[in-house]
Amino acid sequence: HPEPAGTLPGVPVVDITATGPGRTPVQQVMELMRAHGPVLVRRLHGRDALFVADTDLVAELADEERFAKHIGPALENVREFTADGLFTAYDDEPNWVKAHDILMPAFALGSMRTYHPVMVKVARRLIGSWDRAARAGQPVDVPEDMTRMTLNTIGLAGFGYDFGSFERDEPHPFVEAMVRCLEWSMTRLARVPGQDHSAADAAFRADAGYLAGVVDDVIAARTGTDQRGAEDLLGLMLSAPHPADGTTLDAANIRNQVITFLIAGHETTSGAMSFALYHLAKHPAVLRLVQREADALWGDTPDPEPTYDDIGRLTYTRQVLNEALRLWPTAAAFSRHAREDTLLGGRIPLRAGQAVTVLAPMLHRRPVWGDNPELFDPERFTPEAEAARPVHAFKPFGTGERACIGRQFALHEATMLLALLVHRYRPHDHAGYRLTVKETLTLKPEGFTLTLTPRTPDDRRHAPLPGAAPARSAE
Ligand code: FDE
Repeated sequence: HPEPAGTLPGVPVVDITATGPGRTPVQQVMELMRAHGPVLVRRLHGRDALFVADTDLVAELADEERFAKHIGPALENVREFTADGLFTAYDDEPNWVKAHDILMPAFALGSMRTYHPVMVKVARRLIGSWDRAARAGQPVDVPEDMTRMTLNTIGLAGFGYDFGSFERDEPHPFVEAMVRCLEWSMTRLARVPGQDHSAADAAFRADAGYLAGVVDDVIAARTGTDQRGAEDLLGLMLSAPHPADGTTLDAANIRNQVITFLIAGHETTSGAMSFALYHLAKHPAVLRLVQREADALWGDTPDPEPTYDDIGRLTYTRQVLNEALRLWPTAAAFSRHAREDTLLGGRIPLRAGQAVTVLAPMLHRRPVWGDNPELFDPERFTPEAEAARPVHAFKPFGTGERACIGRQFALHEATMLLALLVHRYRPHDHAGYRLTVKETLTLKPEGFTLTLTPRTPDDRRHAPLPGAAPARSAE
């Protein structure tokens, strides 16, 4: 819904046509907001997009009576290969409700018990690979290995498919094709009208076809076997009838869901773990607190056997993840549209269907977060601090009925892995890493590597207790 200039009173219009959005469009809007405030229109080749990070306006946009999820240009592009999968389904598309109702039980907190053993198994594979690197004195590439781990986990836990990510040097070809598809979705947003993109589009179609082919093989391996009703996502999709009308999901929709889960379930989660490790490497006092929490649970056991219930006890580790997701929410933006003509904040007129994009990284730096929002401080997520904040101040998982269905899954996986890693290793910021955030629709710390020293029983016993205000280490 392009808007002619001047229709939004008091909202600055910033024309970026001269430079384009570049390769880091999220960080570009962050900069624009730093200069122009938390509500602005970004204009590109005459197309306008309204971005919002103001706490009160986001609370309003969360009102399901007045607003609904909007599939903006970025998700329209992703739709080219995930169609009516949960993430990219239009709000009124019948398959959304149907798949949502069928799959919700698989993502309830209690269901994590089912996935827990697989998550432990894949965490062990990562640890095996990091042990080898530690022995060889080699650095590990954090975002790359986190991506191996999360793809392996969602593949096995969701669909019983083993990507064998730690047995290969290069990423799985499925991942490479998927990353290229996401890149195509992002760069397509920046196209200058009139240029020829047929080669890029043909490459995209080949990649999308390859993704669909792999997924069809995974599905074919399952259909007709007694594994059909297995207790994973694919089993549910193949066998569970919709509570209301008794029908199951159709084959095309199942394929779209599998691709959706493989995308949604791995890049975002791996980015979150990578940022968390980045902050831990930069904040030794916080690292010691996470280690102390893990040590209290697992003591000197060299190879702890984390139980499902252990993960719920890792409350400080969870705070660290939340704080990492505050500064760099890996799914950085989500869009809403007005259900009817309305006034946002009593002053910005929106027509029915008109889109507003919430920019979470800036929402997460608003004044409700205190006077030093750039500072990494997990104390922001103590239960007391959380209770004192407006609920819509923190939105790393989107909002309302279209909020992230995989939230518990991601948090269970990430909390366990972080705790296991800090229990086992002392990470070293050997390269004096300077944060560069890479954008491929999701965010990750590009080129972030660590070296690792295995911790000894002595390290665990004598881990110095941090001082009174540990998280306030300067950076
Ligand atoms: C979803 C989501 C969201 C929303 C978007 C919009 O609104 O547009 C967000 C923001 C998110 N998500 C985020 C995130 C982060 C992380 C770490 C994650 N995420 C993870 C995950 C995992 C998995 C498996 C997932 N995830 C999934 C998902 C899905 C399916 C979806 C769609 C839902 C509906 O229904 O719509 C999401 N997710 Fe997430």
